[in-house]
Amino acid sequence: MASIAAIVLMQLSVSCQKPIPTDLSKINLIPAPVHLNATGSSFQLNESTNIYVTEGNEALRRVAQVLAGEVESVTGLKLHVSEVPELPVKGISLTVGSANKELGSEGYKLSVNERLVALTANEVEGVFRGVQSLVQMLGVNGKMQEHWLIPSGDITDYPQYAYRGMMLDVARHFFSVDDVKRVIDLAAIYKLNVLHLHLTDDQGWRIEIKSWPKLTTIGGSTEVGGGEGGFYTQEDYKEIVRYASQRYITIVPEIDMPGHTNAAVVAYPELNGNGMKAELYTGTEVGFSTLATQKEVTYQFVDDVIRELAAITDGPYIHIGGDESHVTKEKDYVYFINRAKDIVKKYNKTMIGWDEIAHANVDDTDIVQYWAKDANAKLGVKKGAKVLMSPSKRTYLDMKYDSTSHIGLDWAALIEVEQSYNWTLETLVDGIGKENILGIESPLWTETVETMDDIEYLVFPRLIGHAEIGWSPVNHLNWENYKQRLAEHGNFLHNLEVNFYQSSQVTWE
Ligand code: TNX
Repeated sequence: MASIAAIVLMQLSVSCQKPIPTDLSKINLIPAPVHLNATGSSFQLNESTNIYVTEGNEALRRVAQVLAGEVESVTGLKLHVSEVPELPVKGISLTVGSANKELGSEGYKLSVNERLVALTANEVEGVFRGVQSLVQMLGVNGKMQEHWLIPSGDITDYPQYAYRGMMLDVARHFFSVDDVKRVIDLAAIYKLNVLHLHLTDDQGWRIEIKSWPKLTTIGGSTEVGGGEGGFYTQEDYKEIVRYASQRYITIVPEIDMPGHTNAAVVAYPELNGNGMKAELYTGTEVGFSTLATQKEVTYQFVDDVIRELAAITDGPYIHIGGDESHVTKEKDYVYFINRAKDIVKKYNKTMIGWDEIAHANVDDTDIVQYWAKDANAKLGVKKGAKVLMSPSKRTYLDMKYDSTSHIGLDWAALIEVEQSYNWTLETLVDGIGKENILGIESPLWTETVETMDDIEYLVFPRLIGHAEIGWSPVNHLNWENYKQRLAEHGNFLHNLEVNFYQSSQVTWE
């Protein structure tokens, strides 16, 4: 055992070093924090820095361990986590219960001086968000890395929007549990709090439903291009939910209905409503399939699927799709969505659907996800629903950056990094203001996306800008300033081995 004297000596020698001046206001955090006050000095990390948490808070201790892990991967330094009855005045301290209303459940306050890094929040979730700022401080600023400095000063930070998400389409191409975990890890760094999984579509059904087993054995057996597809067992899905919740990310599962259901109706032809014989489909057309909206067996099916899914989903939302049901008659579509809504409610979840659902009986307990039509989003707002913003011209991560992009589609727009960043949520659609908006979500449809490298190429760096749009106050959103901060994230992303698109709009460090 190292002698106490030796430890005291080590700590003394550390605290005797002259603090190195830094400027917190030059730190390149993304999302930009709400308030920041620099005091020109610094805290220097070394291998004897301890992370302290108050005794008996298991969740907080886990967050401290996440911080230690991230610090080690960024700096190589192994920090020790200690539970203590009272907080020290030296080292890094993580606490909850600051009772500062302004911070809400995700906000945090970070106060740094030469001896102490104090991170505090109302909830552990807020501490987790603040930890991401600390990790960025160490990982992003090349100039500070030599000495592992955390610049001194204060940050008070909290999100503008409650829902900041990404969507991954695992139906067109299937992705493994490990791939999904990597997406979760990367999203968490930028303070996202939702991952929406598009679990079903014409080309594949990806979630085990025990009462309808052929959905996956037959419906999960292929994908776009004819690959072998795959699916998550309920145990796999629970593991994704658990992993995400430890990173304070909510999983939103989507069962797309009544259109986009070819894989389901191949498995169970009695559910088919388009009057033709369905076969496994590996192309990329949309809008040709529908459930039989006038048959009672369809609602038994929907009830079973939502019941099983709700039971393994800890978050409040179930997404029922509702997009592009081009072969469902309007009155059948409305009837179907109304019944699906009742079923989602029966299992105590909040319904989300693509903007077309605004034509059904939505109200202030439902969420309309805007992707295509202003009129649909406005109709939803008129009926009292909140809007989740996924405008395809700005947030669709499957769109090409420019005409030379080797993967991606271009039907909505070509979306360079500036195009993806330079707009605001509350000014996009006339008549839809901040009070109507739940948040932002960036969908990655995967018709052209086959590997983790492909995912990373289309997602980064555009998702990083969307994360800022959802978190930071509007007066902090500025392309010229953002692109300089983003440039500093290039090395950080390299170190995380992210295959990001090196846009020529950014002068990467
Ligand atoms: C439209 S966006 C779709 C998806 C496609 C996507 C491709 C939406 C609700 N529906 O089915 O994958 O375009 O960009």
